[in-house]
Order: sequence, then structure tokens, then C-alpha cells
Amino acid sequence: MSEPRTIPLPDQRRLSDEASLRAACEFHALMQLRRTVRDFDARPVARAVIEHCIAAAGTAPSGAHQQPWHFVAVSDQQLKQRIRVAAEAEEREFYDRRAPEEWLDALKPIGTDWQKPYLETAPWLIAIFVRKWGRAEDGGKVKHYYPAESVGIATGMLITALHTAGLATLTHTPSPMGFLNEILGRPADAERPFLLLVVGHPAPATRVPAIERKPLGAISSWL
Ligand code: IYR
Repeated sequence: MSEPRTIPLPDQRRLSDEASLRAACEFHALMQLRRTVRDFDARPVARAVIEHCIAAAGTAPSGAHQQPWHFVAVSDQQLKQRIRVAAEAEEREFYDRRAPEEWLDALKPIGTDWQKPYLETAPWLIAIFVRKWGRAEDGGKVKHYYPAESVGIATGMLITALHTAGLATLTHTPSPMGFLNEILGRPADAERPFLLLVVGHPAPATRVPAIERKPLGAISSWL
């Protein structure tokens, strides 16, 4: 078996223990400010900001380094409107018929309903797709390993990058989301919509649900 080709580990930031603690603490404080927002301002966001954030998401680790993600960044008003119309049709079905009572009860503290005006108001929608398989150099299909985990990690990094850039996000999952393949021209045999990220600045005086995060002791064990 041939050895994998390697390079020296590129220079990393080397932090003292003290600087490391400070960085971790500051990052925690920054992430503590992140809130999912459902009221967006029409204030535009430069494409370059979105480009850097998507490129940062593309640095995520992935199964067998297959990078099984595709991001479609939409700022075109007509496309956003088509996405809103299609998403609201599915959401109306969900809230009026498909969702079990138990699910609707779980959503009550969030206060959501079928209406999704932010899909048109926010300056950017980023549709994230999972690539179920890729193409080898000879054109044959290549199976992807852990695609959902990989895209989940990349999406978390994208949300973090956008938050770090001072932007608000909403993770929106209209279900089913097949309309995104059609509207955005992505191949349905190879790619499954993962979620739709709404991106922009919060509207003035935006309010968010009064919910709490579980404390460290409740989300971790130390052995
Ligand atoms: N997709 C619907 C319902 C919904 C589901 C969950 I789980 C949420 O955390 C929030 C909403 C909607 O977007 O309204």
C-alpha cells in the first residue's frame, strides 16, 4: 500500500496557557450573545462577508475529507420570493395538518407559525445541501461517508463565522425541502437540502423568546 502524501503542519497560533484561557473565555462570551432571530432588517450585507463565512465553513472536517457540502447564497429578490412562497406552502401544511400536537406544543415557547416574511426581508438566504455522493476522476460515483455529520459541523462553523462577523442567523427547516433543489437548480439525485440559513441584521427593537441555555453542569460530565 502506498503511503499518503504529507506536508508539515502549517504554522499554528501558539498560545501561552494564560492566553489560551483568555481566548476560550472571550469566545464563550461572544457565542453567549448569539440568538436566533426572526425579524430581519433590509440593511444589505456585502457579498464579500458571506464569501469569507462560507469559505470558513468549508474548512470543516469531513468524513474521508470528502467535503460533502454545497452552499447556495441567494440575494436575488425574485428567487427569495419564490423560496418564501414554496416554504410557506409547506409550513401551512405542517402547522395546519402534518404536525402532531406534541410537536406544536414544543414549538409554543418559540412562537413560530407558517408565515416566513424574513425569507424575503433578509438580505441573504444560504441554502445548504448535503452531497450524498461525489464523482471520481473517471466520472464514476464515489460514496460519501458521514455526510450529515460533516455538513452539520460545517453549518455550525458557518453560523459561528456569521455571528463573529456581527450578523444574525435563523436556521430554517421547512419540511419537506425538495423545492430548494428545483428553485436553486441543484441535482436532486446527488444533493439533499440540509437547511436554509437566513442571514442579515436584526430589525430595530427585535425581541427574542425568553429562553435559557442549559448550564455547563447540565450538558457535561467530567470523569
Ligand atoms: N419548520 C417549522 C417548524 C419548526 C420546527 C422546529 I424543530 C423549530 O425549532 C422551529 C420551527 C418552522 O420553521 O416554523
